[in-house]
Amino acid sequence: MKVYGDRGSSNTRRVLTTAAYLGLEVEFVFLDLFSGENRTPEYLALNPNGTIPTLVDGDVVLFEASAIMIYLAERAGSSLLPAGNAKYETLKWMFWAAEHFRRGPTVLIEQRFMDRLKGRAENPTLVAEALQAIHRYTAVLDGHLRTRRFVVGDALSLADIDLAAPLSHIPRTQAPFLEYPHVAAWYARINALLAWQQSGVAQERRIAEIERLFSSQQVPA
Ligand SMILES: N[C@@H](CCC(=O)N[C@@H](CS)C(=O)NCC(=O)O)C(=O)O
Repeated sequence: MKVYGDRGSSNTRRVLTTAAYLGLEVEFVFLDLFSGENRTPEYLALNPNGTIPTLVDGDVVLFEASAIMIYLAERAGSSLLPAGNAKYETLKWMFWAAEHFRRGPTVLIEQRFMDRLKGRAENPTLVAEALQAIHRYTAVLDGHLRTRRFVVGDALSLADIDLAAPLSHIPRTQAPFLEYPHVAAWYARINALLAWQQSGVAQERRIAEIERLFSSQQVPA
Protein backbone atom coordinates (compact mmCIF):
# COMPACT_ATOMS: atom_id res chain seq x y z
CA MET A 1 0.00 0.00 0.00
CA LYS A 2 1.47 3.34 -1.06
CA VAL A 3 0.59 6.85 0.12
CA TYR A 4 1.83 9.76 -1.98
CA GLY A 5 2.15 12.96 0.00
CA ASP A 6 4.22 15.54 1.82
CA ARG A 7 4.62 15.18 5.58
CA GLY A 8 4.25 18.96 5.96
CA SER A 9 0.66 18.78 4.69
CA SER A 10 -2.09 18.40 7.28
CA ASN A 11 -4.12 16.37 4.76
CA THR A 12 -1.23 13.93 4.44
CA ARG A 13 -0.91 13.96 8.22
CA ARG A 14 -4.53 12.81 8.66
CA VAL A 15 -3.84 9.77 6.53
CA LEU A 16 -0.43 8.91 8.01
CA THR A 17 -1.76 9.27 11.57
CA THR A 18 -4.63 6.91 10.77
CA ALA A 19 -2.33 4.32 9.20
CA ALA A 20 0.11 4.51 12.13
CA TYR A 21 -2.67 4.31 14.73
CA LEU A 22 -4.02 1.21 12.99
CA GLY A 23 -0.56 -0.33 12.70
CA LEU A 24 -0.89 -0.62 8.90
CA GLU A 25 2.28 -0.89 6.81
CA VAL A 26 2.35 1.97 4.35
CA GLU A 27 5.03 2.86 1.85
CA PHE A 28 5.30 6.66 1.92
CA VAL A 29 6.13 8.24 -1.43
CA PHE A 30 7.27 11.85 -1.02
CA LEU A 31 5.90 14.10 -3.71
CA ASP A 32 7.58 17.49 -3.98
CA LEU A 33 4.85 19.97 -4.87
CA PHE A 34 7.42 22.75 -5.13
CA SER A 35 9.17 21.07 -8.04
CA GLY A 36 5.92 20.01 -9.75
CA GLU A 37 6.08 16.29 -8.99
CA ASN A 38 2.28 16.40 -8.58
CA ARG A 39 1.91 17.50 -12.19
CA THR A 40 3.62 14.61 -13.99
CA PRO A 41 1.41 12.55 -16.36
CA GLU A 42 2.06 9.49 -14.16
CA TYR A 43 0.78 11.18 -11.02
CA LEU A 44 -2.14 12.91 -12.76
CA ALA A 45 -3.25 9.47 -13.99
CA LEU A 46 -3.66 8.51 -10.31
CA ASN A 47 -5.07 11.83 -9.14
CA PRO A 48 -6.19 14.22 -11.89
CA ASN A 49 -6.41 17.04 -9.30
CA GLY A 50 -2.66 16.94 -8.79
CA THR A 51 -3.26 17.11 -5.05
CA ILE A 52 -1.88 15.05 -2.17
CA PRO A 53 -2.51 12.65 -0.54
CA THR A 54 -3.26 9.73 -2.88
CA LEU A 55 -3.47 6.07 -1.86
CA VAL A 56 -2.67 3.14 -4.13
CA ASP A 57 -3.45 -0.35 -2.87
CA GLY A 58 -3.54 -2.82 -5.75
CA ASP A 59 -6.47 -1.80 -7.93
CA VAL A 60 -7.71 0.71 -5.38
CA VAL A 61 -6.63 4.27 -6.17
CA LEU A 62 -8.05 7.01 -3.96
CA PHE A 63 -7.69 10.74 -3.63
CA GLU A 64 -9.37 12.72 -0.80
CA ALA A 65 -7.82 12.15 2.61
CA SER A 66 -11.11 11.31 4.33
CA ALA A 67 -11.94 8.61 1.78
CA ILE A 68 -8.47 7.15 2.30
CA MET A 69 -8.93 7.19 6.09
CA ILE A 70 -12.26 5.36 5.79
CA TYR A 71 -10.63 2.80 3.51
CA LEU A 72 -7.80 2.22 6.00
CA ALA A 73 -10.14 1.88 8.99
CA GLU A 74 -12.37 -0.62 7.16
CA ARG A 75 -9.38 -2.57 5.92
CA ALA A 76 -8.12 -2.87 9.49
CA GLY A 77 -11.62 -3.67 10.81
CA SER A 78 -11.15 -0.83 13.27
CA SER A 79 -13.68 1.01 15.41
CA LEU A 80 -12.11 4.28 14.24
CA LEU A 81 -15.06 3.90 11.87
CA PRO A 82 -17.57 2.63 14.42
CA ALA A 83 -20.53 0.37 13.71
CA GLY A 84 -24.23 1.21 13.87
CA ASN A 85 -25.50 4.76 14.21
CA ALA A 86 -22.09 5.94 15.41
CA LYS A 87 -20.82 5.32 11.87
CA TYR A 88 -23.20 7.95 10.50
CA GLU A 89 -22.28 10.34 13.31
CA THR A 90 -18.62 9.89 12.34
CA LEU A 91 -19.37 10.51 8.66
CA LYS A 92 -21.54 13.51 9.56
CA TRP A 93 -18.63 15.22 11.33
CA MET A 94 -16.20 14.29 8.56
CA PHE A 95 -18.45 15.86 5.91
CA TRP A 96 -18.93 18.88 8.19
CA ALA A 97 -15.15 19.19 8.55
CA ALA A 98 -14.75 19.30 4.77
CA GLU A 99 -17.69 21.60 4.04
CA HIS A 100 -17.36 24.02 6.94
CA PHE A 101 -14.66 23.54 9.56
CA ARG A 102 -11.64 23.42 7.25
CA ARG A 103 -12.77 26.30 5.02
CA GLY A 104 -11.33 29.11 7.14
CA PRO A 105 -8.02 27.43 8.02
CA THR A 106 -7.45 26.46 4.37
CA VAL A 107 -7.62 30.15 3.42
CA LEU A 108 -5.32 31.09 6.31
CA ILE A 109 -2.64 28.56 5.40
CA GLU A 110 -2.60 30.03 1.90
CA GLN A 111 -2.59 33.64 3.13
CA ARG A 112 -0.30 33.38 6.15
CA PHE A 113 2.10 30.64 5.06
CA MET A 114 2.24 29.98 1.32
CA ASP A 115 1.85 33.64 0.33
CA ARG A 116 4.29 34.75 3.02
CA LEU A 117 6.88 32.29 1.69
CA LYS A 118 6.37 33.78 -1.76
CA GLY A 119 6.77 37.31 -0.36
CA ARG A 120 3.12 38.28 -0.90
CA ALA A 121 1.20 40.34 1.66
CA GLU A 122 -1.93 38.84 3.18
CA ASN A 123 -5.33 39.96 1.92
CA PRO A 124 -7.14 41.49 4.94
CA THR A 125 -10.63 40.80 3.55
CA LEU A 126 -9.93 37.11 2.95
CA VAL A 127 -8.25 36.78 6.35
CA ALA A 128 -11.19 38.49 8.12
CA GLU A 129 -13.69 36.18 6.37
CA ALA A 130 -11.61 33.12 7.25
CA LEU A 131 -11.42 34.15 10.92
CA GLN A 132 -15.16 34.73 10.98
CA ALA A 133 -15.77 31.23 9.60
CA ILE A 134 -13.32 29.74 12.13
CA HIS A 135 -15.15 31.40 15.03
CA ARG A 136 -18.54 30.33 13.71
CA TYR A 137 -17.68 26.65 13.32
CA THR A 138 -15.29 26.30 16.24
CA ALA A 139 -18.09 27.55 18.50
CA VAL A 140 -20.24 24.70 17.16
CA LEU A 141 -17.51 22.13 17.84
CA ASP A 142 -16.88 23.62 21.29
CA GLY A 143 -20.57 23.29 22.20
CA HIS A 144 -20.56 19.69 21.01
CA LEU A 145 -17.44 18.84 23.03
CA ARG A 146 -18.73 20.47 26.22
CA THR A 147 -20.00 17.09 27.47
CA ARG A 148 -17.77 14.76 25.43
CA ARG A 149 -14.19 13.53 25.46
CA PHE A 150 -14.21 12.75 21.74
CA VAL A 151 -16.39 13.85 18.85
CA VAL A 152 -18.40 10.61 18.54
CA GLY A 153 -19.38 8.58 21.58
CA ASP A 154 -16.61 8.30 24.14
CA ALA A 155 -13.86 6.93 21.93
CA LEU A 156 -11.48 8.17 19.28
CA SER A 157 -12.86 7.99 15.73
CA LEU A 158 -11.85 9.18 12.28
CA ALA A 159 -13.91 12.32 12.97
CA ASP A 160 -11.39 13.38 15.65
CA ILE A 161 -8.40 12.91 13.35
CA ASP A 162 -10.19 14.73 10.53
CA LEU A 163 -11.12 17.69 12.72
CA ALA A 164 -7.74 17.92 14.45
CA ALA A 165 -5.82 18.24 11.17
CA PRO A 166 -6.24 22.01 10.63
CA LEU A 167 -5.10 22.62 14.22
CA SER A 168 -1.71 21.24 13.07
CA HIS A 169 -1.04 24.52 11.35
CA ILE A 170 -1.80 26.87 14.28
CA PRO A 171 1.89 27.92 14.43
CA ARG A 172 1.48 29.22 10.85
CA THR A 173 -2.17 30.30 10.66
CA GLN A 174 -2.56 31.67 14.21
CA ALA A 175 -6.11 30.34 13.92
CA PRO A 176 -7.94 30.97 17.22
CA PHE A 177 -9.15 27.38 17.78
CA LEU A 178 -7.62 27.11 21.25
CA GLU A 179 -9.56 30.12 22.56
CA TYR A 180 -12.42 27.63 22.85
CA PRO A 181 -11.91 25.69 26.11
CA HIS A 182 -13.62 22.42 25.19
CA VAL A 183 -11.84 22.33 21.83
CA ALA A 184 -8.55 23.02 23.64
CA ALA A 185 -9.19 20.17 26.13
CA TRP A 186 -10.12 17.80 23.29
CA TYR A 187 -7.05 18.78 21.29
CA ALA A 188 -4.88 18.00 24.33
CA ARG A 189 -6.36 14.48 24.26
CA ILE A 190 -5.52 14.15 20.55
CA ASN A 191 -2.00 15.42 21.24
CA ALA A 192 -1.55 12.63 23.78
CA LEU A 193 -1.82 10.00 21.01
CA LEU A 194 1.54 8.58 19.96
CA ALA A 195 0.56 8.32 16.28
CA TRP A 196 -0.48 12.00 16.28
CA GLN A 197 2.71 13.07 18.07
CA GLN A 198 4.93 11.23 15.60
CA SER A 199 3.21 12.68 12.54
CA GLY A 200 3.44 16.11 14.21
CA VAL A 201 7.21 15.88 14.67
CA ALA A 202 7.61 14.85 11.03
CA GLN A 203 5.30 17.67 9.94
CA GLU A 204 7.24 20.40 11.78
CA ARG A 205 10.55 19.02 10.47
CA ARG A 206 9.25 19.21 6.90
CA ILE A 207 7.79 22.70 7.41
CA ALA A 208 11.20 23.90 8.67
CA GLU A 209 12.75 22.40 5.52
CA ILE A 210 10.23 24.26 3.32
CA GLU A 211 10.95 27.53 5.18
CA ARG A 212 14.70 27.03 4.61
CA LEU A 213 14.14 26.24 0.95
CA PHE A 214 12.25 29.48 0.39
CA SER A 215 14.60 31.66 2.45
CA SER A 216 17.61 30.33 0.51
CA GLN A 217 15.87 31.26 -2.75
CA GLN A 218 15.20 34.84 -1.67
CA VAL A 219 17.11 37.41 -3.66
CA PRO A 220 18.85 39.88 -1.32
CA ALA A 221 17.50 43.44 -1.61
N1 LIG B 1 -9.68 17.73 -0.11
C1 LIG B 1 -8.37 17.21 -0.44
C2 LIG B 1 -7.39 18.36 -0.31
C3 LIG B 1 -6.04 18.00 -0.88
C4 LIG B 1 -5.14 19.21 -1.01
O1 LIG B 1 -5.59 20.31 -1.37
N2 LIG B 1 -3.84 19.02 -0.74
C5 LIG B 1 -2.89 20.10 -0.89
C6 LIG B 1 -1.74 19.92 0.07
S1 LIG B 1 -2.29 19.96 1.76
C7 LIG B 1 -2.32 20.04 -2.30
O2 LIG B 1 -2.11 18.97 -2.83
N3 LIG B 1 -2.04 21.20 -2.90
C8 LIG B 1 -1.43 21.26 -4.19
C9 LIG B 1 -2.35 21.74 -5.26
O3 LIG B 1 -3.53 22.05 -4.97
O4 LIG B 1 -1.89 21.82 -6.40
C10 LIG B 1 -8.02 16.06 0.49
O5 LIG B 1 -8.63 15.97 1.55
O6 LIG B 1 -7.20 15.21 0.14
